[in-house]
Amino acid sequence: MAALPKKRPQEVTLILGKLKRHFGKTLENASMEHIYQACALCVRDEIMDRWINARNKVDKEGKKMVLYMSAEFLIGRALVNNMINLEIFDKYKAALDYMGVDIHQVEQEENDAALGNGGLGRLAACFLDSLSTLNLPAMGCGIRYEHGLFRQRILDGSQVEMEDNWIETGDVWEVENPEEEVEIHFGGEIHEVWTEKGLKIEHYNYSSVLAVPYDMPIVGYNTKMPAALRLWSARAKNNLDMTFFNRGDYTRAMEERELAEVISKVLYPEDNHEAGRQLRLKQFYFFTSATMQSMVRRHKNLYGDLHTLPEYVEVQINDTHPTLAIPELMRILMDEEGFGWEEAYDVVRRMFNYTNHTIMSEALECWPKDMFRLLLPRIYTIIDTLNEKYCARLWQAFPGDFEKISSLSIIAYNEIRMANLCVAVCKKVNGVSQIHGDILKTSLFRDNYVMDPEKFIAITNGITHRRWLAKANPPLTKLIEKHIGKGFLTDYKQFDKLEALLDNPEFMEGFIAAKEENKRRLAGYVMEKQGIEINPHAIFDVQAKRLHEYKRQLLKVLHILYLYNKITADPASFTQPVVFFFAAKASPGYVRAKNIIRLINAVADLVNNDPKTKDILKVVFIENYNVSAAEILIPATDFSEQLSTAGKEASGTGNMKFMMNGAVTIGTMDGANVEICERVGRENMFIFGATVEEINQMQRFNSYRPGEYYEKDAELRDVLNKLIDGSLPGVNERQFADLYHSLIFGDYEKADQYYLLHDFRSYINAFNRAVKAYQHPEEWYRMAAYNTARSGIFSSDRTIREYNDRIWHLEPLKG
Ligand code: CJB
Repeated sequence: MAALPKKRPQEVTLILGKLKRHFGKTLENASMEHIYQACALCVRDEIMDRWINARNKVDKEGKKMVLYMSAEFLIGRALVNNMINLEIFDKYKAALDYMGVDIHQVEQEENDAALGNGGLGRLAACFLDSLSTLNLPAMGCGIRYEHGLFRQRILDGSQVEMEDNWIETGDVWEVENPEEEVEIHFGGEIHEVWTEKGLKIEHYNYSSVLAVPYDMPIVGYNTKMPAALRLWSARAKNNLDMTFFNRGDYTRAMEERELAEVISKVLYPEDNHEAGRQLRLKQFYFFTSATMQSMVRRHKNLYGDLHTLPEYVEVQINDTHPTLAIPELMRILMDEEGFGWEEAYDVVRRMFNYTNHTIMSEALECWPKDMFRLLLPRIYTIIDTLNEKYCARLWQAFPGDFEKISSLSIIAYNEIRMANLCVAVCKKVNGVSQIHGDILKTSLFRDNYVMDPEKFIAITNGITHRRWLAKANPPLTKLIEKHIGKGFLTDYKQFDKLEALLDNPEFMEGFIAAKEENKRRLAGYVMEKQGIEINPHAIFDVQAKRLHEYKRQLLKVLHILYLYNKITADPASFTQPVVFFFAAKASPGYVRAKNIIRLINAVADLVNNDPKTKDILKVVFIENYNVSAAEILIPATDFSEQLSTAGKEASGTGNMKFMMNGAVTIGTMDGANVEICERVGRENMFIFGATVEEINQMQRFNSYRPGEYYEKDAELRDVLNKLIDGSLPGVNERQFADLYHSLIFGDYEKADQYYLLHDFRSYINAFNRAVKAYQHPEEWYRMAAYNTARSGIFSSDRTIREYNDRIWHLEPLKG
């Protein structure tokens, strides 16, 4: 144990003071949660001055800012991350050591703020960290879901969803601003009224909901400009309807409140999927209207004239969820501020930018026209006019081509298509990796690209290396700091300096020791949380991401069954111990995804308990994958599994986190894997599978026949038959019949849509090459460290700089 400081650190007094004043406790009778709260309050104090100063400066100097609008912000825990970014972690650790308290236990008291599903929401969180670190004025705008993404338990091998309660420990970071509340209107009717000033739109019989902002500071590393995350919470205008109350109808008296508050009650748990539900539409209008109203109010207060809005605000729309901000701003400018259509449109078209995150058709947001019109009658008429004007433009570009015009229009076939609205209006439309940007230009938005080529750009995603290296991987961070100093924390280009250290034995020893320490930490975590013992000397092979068919967790399962068959037939055929980790949540209504989780656990039962395989193969399903679990899992990884069908994963950001932490990628040429490959070369990763071109070719000629693979490849057949022949313990033989059929025969769709059987052999080959490489430690660790050394470009600081240079043009706040 490190020696305790002799002198009592000043932070001890601060923490004890908070315990006393806020909770009436001394250290002796405080719970660990009280200590967490006390520490959080101390850290908050350190943030507030900077935050207030920065905001005042932005207002005073008339700086342009970006509103990053997103339905999701997956921020995770804040306490230790904030301490690291404020450079006070060591001081607080020393203070807690002095008090006999382990800072990591304190940290665990904080629930993850899981206000997002996966990549999209986590990207938004990384972006806020980078915006703040780069001192760019920014506000994240979203919804204060009372319940974030569900907590996952695995019971008898199946996913069970439990309620998330992040607010219990997260509210210490928020500041409620009731004086900035705004009112949102739903339903009702609109009338056109002629007045002296011309046509006026009036809205009657609507129902009102109040939106109350809660602001959370997001502190970048050594920043002068903490960003604000503004989350809107729904509240009823009247808590109790006294008319009903006085008649004794108490339920009815509270109805309004219930109906209003349900809007920000819960995050929809679907990822890469939109179901067109009314409450979801309400959520989107709720936060976009609130954000636009408060933006307009601020601008009027500061600058008076709303024509100058585009000089002071950029709006970035994170996927289509916040699209309604566009017609909402049109509404405010026209109906409330007296702008004409062209005048309002001229402001709007210069402010908005749209990031597309997926080309999966089931994820493209479309709303049934009738439902939309009933809920948002005025917004509907504005979108209708936008559509008419856009169609006129389309007619000029493609005269007489009705098919093309209807496919590009905003409203068609009784649906409103949000992506088309964004593309029609926004200044810039960006993809999230180079290959994804190309796919947007050549397929999803091909015709729009012909019309407006300068609109379309690609900006590759990134991750904040403060959280994903400095916080998640202390041993590797310390090692890097020792050799190249701390500069890399704010200057990602300095990662390049690590390349020269690959020949430095001291650095390489430290690198290996860090990986081993992280593997032991993960082994401890798995033992503590799930009671599973794992061999820290085995290869740690990790596939951690949302469960989705296109991400192909099932391909990995088929591979494990293949190894199982091999070893049980001939124990000498594979002797390298490997632990296969899966970590994934499935949307509660996504039946096939949940069944894949059941399958993973059945396969775990099989291989972990068979005496022939149990010392070689181990399958571990990590329960409740979230940001905090990722922080433990990723630094311990040797093989990073990035198996999506080429063309389907827009970018991926997990792939970058693994790379930065010295894992080697086994992956397809998809999303940002392609750029990882450009950075490290094919000799430092393991590429497999069909390319986008090959898949397009198979689709064009309808030439893919998965059944033929089944017939011709006896080993593959043996693997697939395991799904249905009763070999898997604890499940009925019919349990996986659907998965089996979906691969070979298909159901109402076509068979094996995601090309698992096509890529099966190629995957095995890549995996075997990786195992072989691992068995030469010197070369292996050099490869792993080379991955870290080449990962700087995937810092979200680089990404944000690109957004700024190519889209926003903000000036950093100076000291
Ligand atoms: N993405 O997480 C989501 N949810 C969606 O609904 C659509 C896309 C992901 O966004 C990430 C950030 O851009 C991408 O890295 C990832 O490929 C994509 O699936």
